[in-house]
Amino acid sequence: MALLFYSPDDDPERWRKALARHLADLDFRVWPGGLGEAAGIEFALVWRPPPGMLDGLPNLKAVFSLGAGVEHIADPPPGVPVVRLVDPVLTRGMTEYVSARVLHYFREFPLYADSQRRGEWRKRPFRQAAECRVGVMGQGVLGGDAAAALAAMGFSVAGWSRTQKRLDGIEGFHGESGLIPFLGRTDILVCLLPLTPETEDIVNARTLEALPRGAYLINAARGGHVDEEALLAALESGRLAGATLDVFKTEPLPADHPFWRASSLTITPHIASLTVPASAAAEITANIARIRDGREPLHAVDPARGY
Ligand code: NDP
Ligand code: OXD
Repeated sequence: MALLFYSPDDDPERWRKALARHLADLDFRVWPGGLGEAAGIEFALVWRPPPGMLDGLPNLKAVFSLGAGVEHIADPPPGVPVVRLVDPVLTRGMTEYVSARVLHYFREFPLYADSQRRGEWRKRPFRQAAECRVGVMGQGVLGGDAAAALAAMGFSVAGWSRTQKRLDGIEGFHGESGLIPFLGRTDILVCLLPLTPETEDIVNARTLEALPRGAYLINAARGGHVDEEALLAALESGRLAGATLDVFKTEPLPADHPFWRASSLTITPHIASLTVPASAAAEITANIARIRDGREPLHAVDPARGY
């Protein structure tokens, strides 16, 4: 069974070994040098494939994303399912990242760091988690898990999704009409949406204005979700007290980007969560087995929705 692999960010050998543990007949081909006979290729496993890479593969049965996001697969061959990665290790990593940043803001570490810089011993009033309203945009695999973990810690959690959800302990908002009321009750906004035409620049001047003054933003989804100028203006004006960004419109973030100089901004280099071959290979190969059995893959992208 031939699988075509491409990722500018990963070591193909690690993936070959991880996949081979589950696929005895694996014929692992690395694009472009190892393409070989195109007709033999049944599956592709990719991260940011270059334009046209997936063309001319007549027997391709599915394109697997090396991540949960799929917007990086810009031109999938028509009729071939694109499958996003759903993996417990990836989910746990994201929930850890989001929880760490929510706790950081809720327990006012940025304000204690300011006090420390001034050599000031100042206790701030103690607050309970229930007094802090966290809002998670995206209630899918990652957003749903993060929201549940935060609710279990006692935060007052709401979720915003495209369709209506009734999740235990989470106040549900959905659709365009639910967005502004959701933002209005949110002290810490977490973005875990997929990047689609509907969600591009969703964190913009209008939506930032709908947050309570002094709110925080955590964007661990995609840089394309944030209008960068609007974010800088909101930090400058104090509308936002701080923000954590793991993802950027251009990655790596260019050295001269103003984000590097914004003092209330925390930047991480797209590490909120990571795909670990040993774990992800089990999920991907189980899905390959389904397809080879003539069944539909799990977690296939709906081309009309774009996620
Ligand atoms: P899912 O597809 O499981 O969930 C997507 C959620 O977003 C769903 O709840 C969906 O609503 C909601 N949504 C989509 N479009 C809209 C819209 N127009 N309005 C309101 N809600 C919308 O995705 P995952 O949770 O698996 O992943 C989310 C994203 O996280 C990925 O696409 C990727 O970009 C990012 N990511 C970032 C990583 C990092 O390291 N920084 C690592 C992994 C992922 P509904 O439930 O109604 O369909
Ligand atoms: C993903 C990512 O989409 O790592 O999984 O960003």
